[in-house]
Amino acid sequence: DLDRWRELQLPRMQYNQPATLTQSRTDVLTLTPWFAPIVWEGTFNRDILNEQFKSMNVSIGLTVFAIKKYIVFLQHFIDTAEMFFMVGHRVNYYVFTDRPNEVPKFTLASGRRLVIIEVIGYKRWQDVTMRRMEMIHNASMETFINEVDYIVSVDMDMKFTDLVGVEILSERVGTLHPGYYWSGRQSFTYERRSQSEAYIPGDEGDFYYAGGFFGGSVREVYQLTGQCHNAMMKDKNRGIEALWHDESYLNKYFLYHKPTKILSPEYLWDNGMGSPEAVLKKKRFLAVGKNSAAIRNK
Ligand code: UD2
Repeated sequence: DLDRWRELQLPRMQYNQPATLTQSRTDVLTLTPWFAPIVWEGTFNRDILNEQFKSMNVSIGLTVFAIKKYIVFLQHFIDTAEMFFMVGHRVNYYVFTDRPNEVPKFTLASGRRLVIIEVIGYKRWQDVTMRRMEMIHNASMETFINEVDYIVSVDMDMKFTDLVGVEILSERVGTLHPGYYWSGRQSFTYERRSQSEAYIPGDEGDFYYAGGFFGGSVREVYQLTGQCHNAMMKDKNRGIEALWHDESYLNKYFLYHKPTKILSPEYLWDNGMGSPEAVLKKKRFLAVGKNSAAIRNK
């Protein structure tokens, strides 16, 4: 992959010059203290990035889980992904489901295909969401490594409403949770019981990352999901489950394996959350809203 970056040559392009003495955004943090960009509208040039990733012939795997009743969200999810997700690039949708026969037929744009991965549907919704780590981990070495460069893993009770493109790709990617991006670390809903593998002490923590959107190179996603799954199994054997399930373990992982790129809440928004929106110039990926009690079981 490094070779592909080394050989990359852009065509002649015309665009506004980056101004050394002017911040592209002054209202938000755009770079972490470990030099990871935080992706907000206005901080990047999509044309340059598209040229770069296009000339590397990049391919992206989007993993989603349609277990039990959540299969109802699949149609709209894929329809909107066709309009907004990685337009012009090669995409494999990996649909993990226990109901392969209920996956609708889709007509996809060229260079895009849908792969069904049959998995079991755990009884508890907490297990459904947590076991995604194990299932992605296994599929990484069985399938993803041979087919795609990057993996993007998202929730499925969602729809794309604006462009989500190669600006999100990097070695290890986390997303700011829409409910906490303005809060101090004390208010983050990290796991606070020291017996849990997901424990984060009150004086640590950078951001509160969402469980519903992470990604990276296939190798990194293999690592991340493997470590989170192992931590969950250790806790399970001790009879403890972290407060926000996979999200808690993901936050612990990102504290000590800092993301190389962070997505702003533009990439994971929930209109029902009552969050301040002043800094939000785009809503790219939106929760569709669900009756959790009715949809989570059976
Ligand atoms: C949050 C996180 C989610 C996860 C969860 C842990 C966001 C936006 N979401 O969402 O990623 O960390 O907390 O508690 O950050 N699913 C099924 N069938 C089921 C249940 C779940 O397919 O019966 C899948 C589906 O793809 C769904 C995902 O698991 O999108 C997460 O479940 P959720 O959406 O019910 O979790 P939620 O909204 O509490």
